[in-house]
Amino acid sequence: MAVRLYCATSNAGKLLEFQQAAGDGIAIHGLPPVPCPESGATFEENAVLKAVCYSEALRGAPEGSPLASPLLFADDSGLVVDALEGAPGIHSARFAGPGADDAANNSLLLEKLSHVPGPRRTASFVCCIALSRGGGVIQTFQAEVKGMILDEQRGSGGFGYDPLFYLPELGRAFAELTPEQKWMHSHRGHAFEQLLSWLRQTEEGGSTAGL
Ligand code: ITT
Repeated sequence: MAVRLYCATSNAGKLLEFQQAAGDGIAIHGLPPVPCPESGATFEENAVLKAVCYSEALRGAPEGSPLASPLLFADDSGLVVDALEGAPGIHSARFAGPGADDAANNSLLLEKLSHVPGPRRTASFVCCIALSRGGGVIQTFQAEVKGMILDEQRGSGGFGYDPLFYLPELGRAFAELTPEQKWMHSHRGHAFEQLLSWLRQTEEGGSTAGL
């Protein structure tokens, strides 16, 4: 029997990555979006706020239904650019303003870095995943990956800042990778691997023998 995990996100790109990576023994389901505060000062604080917020929103689910006290996780992630003193960081989704789309965020990033030379365009993608059940946080998992910001967009895969994030060891932008390659090298893939190995070692994982 597969372990059932619910992913607390309104970001279709994130959900797709988790679902594409889920293999035998694990099933990942989306949830209807819930408006949650993201008032924390760190990725971890915001991941915890989102996980608890979604978990509490499900408290009214009927006893016995799959949504009654499910194991769920939230991902708070973003791009940390050294030459911008860590911006956009936890504000990555709305870098160009409330409701900003990926195109506007990427344009603003290019504009802000227009006078920054290649070697100083270092950046990291960070992902923190918070696992929750019944309104409480069980555990958090954080990972980061280091790269460079390109001076023009490359590739058409992924989402968000992927066309501008270049991975020197592969010689490609994230948006030029297959989903499998991105998962293998990404902040999200690494954080989720930590979650899986934690589940394998705990009772929360239930039937994780095959993971
Ligand atoms: P939820 O809070 O509902 O999960 P969100 O998009 O608002 O959705 P975040 O607050 O965690 O999520 O913001 C993450 C932003 O960081 C995301 O919108 C992208 O702009 C960027 N980002 C995170 N991971 C990324 C990735 O793998 N590739 C490209 N951009 C990424």
